[in-house]
Amino acid sequence: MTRVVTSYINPDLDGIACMYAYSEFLNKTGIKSSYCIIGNAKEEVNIVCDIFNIKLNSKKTIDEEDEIVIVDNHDLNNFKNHDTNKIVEIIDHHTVYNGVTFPSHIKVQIDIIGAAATIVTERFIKENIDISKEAAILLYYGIISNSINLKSSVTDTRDINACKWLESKYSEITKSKIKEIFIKKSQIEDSNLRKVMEIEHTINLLGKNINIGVLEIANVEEFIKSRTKQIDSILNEVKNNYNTDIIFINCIDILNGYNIILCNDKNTEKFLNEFFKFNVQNGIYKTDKIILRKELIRKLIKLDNEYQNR
Ligand SMILES: [Mn+2]
Repeated sequence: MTRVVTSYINPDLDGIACMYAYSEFLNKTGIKSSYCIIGNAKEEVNIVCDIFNIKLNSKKTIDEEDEIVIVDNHDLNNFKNHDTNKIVEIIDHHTVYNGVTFPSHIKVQIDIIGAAATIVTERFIKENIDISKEAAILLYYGIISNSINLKSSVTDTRDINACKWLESKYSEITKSKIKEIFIKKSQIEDSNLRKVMEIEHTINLLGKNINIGVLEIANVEEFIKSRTKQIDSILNEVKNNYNTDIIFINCIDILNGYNIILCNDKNTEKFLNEFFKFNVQNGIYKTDKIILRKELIRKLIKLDNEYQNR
């Protein structure tokens, strides 16, 4: 029997880092493990693997007899095709929706911090397990990516300490590579833009169907100016494809540390100004600090709870 570490479909660098490293951790503690990438890893994963010459070796599918560990995700709905009894552990950092519970046999650690990779790093530190160069690199840049270079307000002292520990392990891990990775991941083809935005997922909160896209870009204002038309038509396409009431894009300037909130309809503009106290005018609003999509969702979950308990 193998314990397979996996995450959500099309995982980002944090998800991949957790899979790779936690699987290594389990093997080194005597539990036979592998990892399974469902869908395709985000482009940023390829960028980091290319720079550091890391080869991923994902299992093709999760077999019926495999035990499952879910990292950087806790949504059991994603694993409906699997026997819940086979899910043995969850390691995550996303807010749990009101009323969501987990079967008691699952070992759950969900801490609201900058990256799930921090939690995995802490397992190595706590158990004093040797970490490979590849796992250390993936965890480090996973934390850096998810916390926007430790600038986002979800960044915890634990994220900072995990980064320091990883930096101390291998001289290849340097801050100077961060800018290179951020600039490379900002080079997005028009044909890929909608996919990169991850805007297809509708959440229902406050009685509304809400789609929130995301763009993490170096020099985001320039980027938006050069793609105004494309972004506008993506918003309209998604509105047509889904029964969406509210739709906007949370654009983060990953080098300069602020957001641009973008929408193209008055309903959404009113919603954003009412619930987030933004000042969106003509579909655009610039924040003075970084706000992550998961923070926006957390705020909506909180407002939704208050709304339901009225
Ligand atoms: Mn994450």
